[in-house]
Amino acid sequence: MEGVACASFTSSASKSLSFSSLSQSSIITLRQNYHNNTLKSKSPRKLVIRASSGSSSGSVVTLLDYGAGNVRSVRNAIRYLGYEIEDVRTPKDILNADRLIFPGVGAFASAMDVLTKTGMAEALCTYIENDRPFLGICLGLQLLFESSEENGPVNGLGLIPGVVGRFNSLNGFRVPHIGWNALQIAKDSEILDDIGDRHVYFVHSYRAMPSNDNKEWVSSTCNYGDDFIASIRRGNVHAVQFHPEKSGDVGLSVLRRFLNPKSQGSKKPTQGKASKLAKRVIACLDVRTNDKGDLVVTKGDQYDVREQTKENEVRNLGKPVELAGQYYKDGADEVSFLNITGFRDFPLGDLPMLQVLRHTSENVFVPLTVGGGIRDFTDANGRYYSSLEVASEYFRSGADKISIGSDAVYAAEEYIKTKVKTGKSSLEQISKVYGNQAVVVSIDPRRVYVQGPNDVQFKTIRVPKPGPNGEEYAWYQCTFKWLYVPKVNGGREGRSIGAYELAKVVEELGAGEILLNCIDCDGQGKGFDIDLIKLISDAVSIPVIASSGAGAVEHFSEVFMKTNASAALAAGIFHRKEVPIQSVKAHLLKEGIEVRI
Ligand code: 1PR
Repeated sequence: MEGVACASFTSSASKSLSFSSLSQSSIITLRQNYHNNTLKSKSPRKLVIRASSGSSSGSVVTLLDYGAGNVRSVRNAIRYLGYEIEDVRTPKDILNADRLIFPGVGAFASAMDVLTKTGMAEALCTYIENDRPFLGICLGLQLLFESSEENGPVNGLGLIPGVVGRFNSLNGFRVPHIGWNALQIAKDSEILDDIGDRHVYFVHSYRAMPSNDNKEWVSSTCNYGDDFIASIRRGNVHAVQFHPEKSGDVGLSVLRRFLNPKSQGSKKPTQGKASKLAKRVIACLDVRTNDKGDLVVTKGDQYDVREQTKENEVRNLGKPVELAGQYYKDGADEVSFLNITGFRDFPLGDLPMLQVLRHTSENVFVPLTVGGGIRDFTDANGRYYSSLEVASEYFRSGADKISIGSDAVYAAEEYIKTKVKTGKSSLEQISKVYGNQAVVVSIDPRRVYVQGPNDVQFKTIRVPKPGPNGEEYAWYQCTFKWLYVPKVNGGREGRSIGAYELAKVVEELGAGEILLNCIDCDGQGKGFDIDLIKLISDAVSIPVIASSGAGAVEHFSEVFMKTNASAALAAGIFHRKEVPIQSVKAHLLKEGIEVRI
């Protein structure tokens, strides 16, 4: 994970690196001149490459978690593979580690700041220079480079030549780069040996580029607009830009090979045909407390989740942890939980939801999103909790992304009115700390027909089929969940803002992705609202998840062929077992649409 906003150094790094030898068991001297960086007294450094990476086969792995964010998924994956975790508390723990995993989280500058102040930076450099077994993940790869442009330039550890820069969204590629992409293996890396032609999961806005100066390090690249470094390897030192802990079986095999270099993986993953960023298929679980007080998976028809019977009970389609586990096994690329309980109470009081996340993340190794009730809150005792605290608890419990619905409508309305970014909205606060790739905005629009484009101040589309009164145009009105509205239309109130306007504003305020629902299509099984999805996915440069209305495999190919959606989400057809996830993927492959298998 990377963050987006933090203090920066104003200097740029200037270093010259000379490697006396590049073979194993050789000694490499790095000569570095650091400017305005507390590491500046360290050069020259010696980097020892040892012959064997199999020095430790114990069941303990040391984890460098400097407390900047959620590394629960990495912990879960390590435990799932049967290893115990020892946390780094002092720099000495790094030097004494047999095997060190560094899942960098947060923003580059704040990570460097913490590492430098605690003496961990120096210890990390020494550990790596001595060719001790090391695996950096995401920011844990980027920090090895000379510097980053992320709110910078900011100096890094300076072990690998190169500058970490931002993806360029101008060439039509959506930033953040979120999803399952293919690797081009540049050299033998051992830990990547089980990947074959299969996808791995990336989520980042910054990347390091391969060059002549760092080519000795690069073990694989990935293409997203241009070729960037997907992994590095020298001797026992490995780092990956993707998230092995979120890359399903393939990712677990990467971790397994690092933890036990002699392991061959229990079973060889099936060969795939990965060549580029895959379209994602997401399983969504709307969860809520039923009248008996149990948290159940439910599903509405146009947001009405109660059975049309005398009892009028909340529709119960299963248990959240079980279903999420099943969808993971079935090949879902992500799992989303939307807690639709009417949060009259404090969401963190909803312990079952937190438990669901904790248990799910122990066995599900693809990204998990959670939404519902993320906003500032004052509890019955008058204690104020910021939306950031609410989100942090979700992240700590195993979420990789949080999804904001109603509060994003409120923030967008305020911003349109005042033109001032206060930095106080949930959207701004959470994306500042966790990075915009961790913040999804869920939009819940409904179609409103009008006679002409000038009838409303919102963006309209010409509709292919006229409305009930012969209207030729429509706009998509956002809806909002007030806490105390009567239970009509799922308790939602139409707002004076369109989905188009909202999407553009939330992108500006820091959203990293849009989950685009449609009240008219929800639960109808007649297909996605192509007009709406086209409108929004053409309007923003962040990824858009198409949601609501899937009823058949053809609906998925239609949405990917006719719009720029990056992912398609469905609920009812999966819960009712009408269409398995594997059938959706088989169909998409048949239609020439790349998906992860
Ligand atoms: O407003 O921040 O508390 O977030 C509440 C979240 O819960 C929002 O993301 C909102 O979309 C969702 N939500 C609120 N009420 C309902 C409801 O159903 N009464 N569910 C609800 C939204 C829509 C999709 C659904 C797709 C696919 N559900 O998530 O899963 O439409 O369904 P389908 O494939 O069966 O057609 P906040």
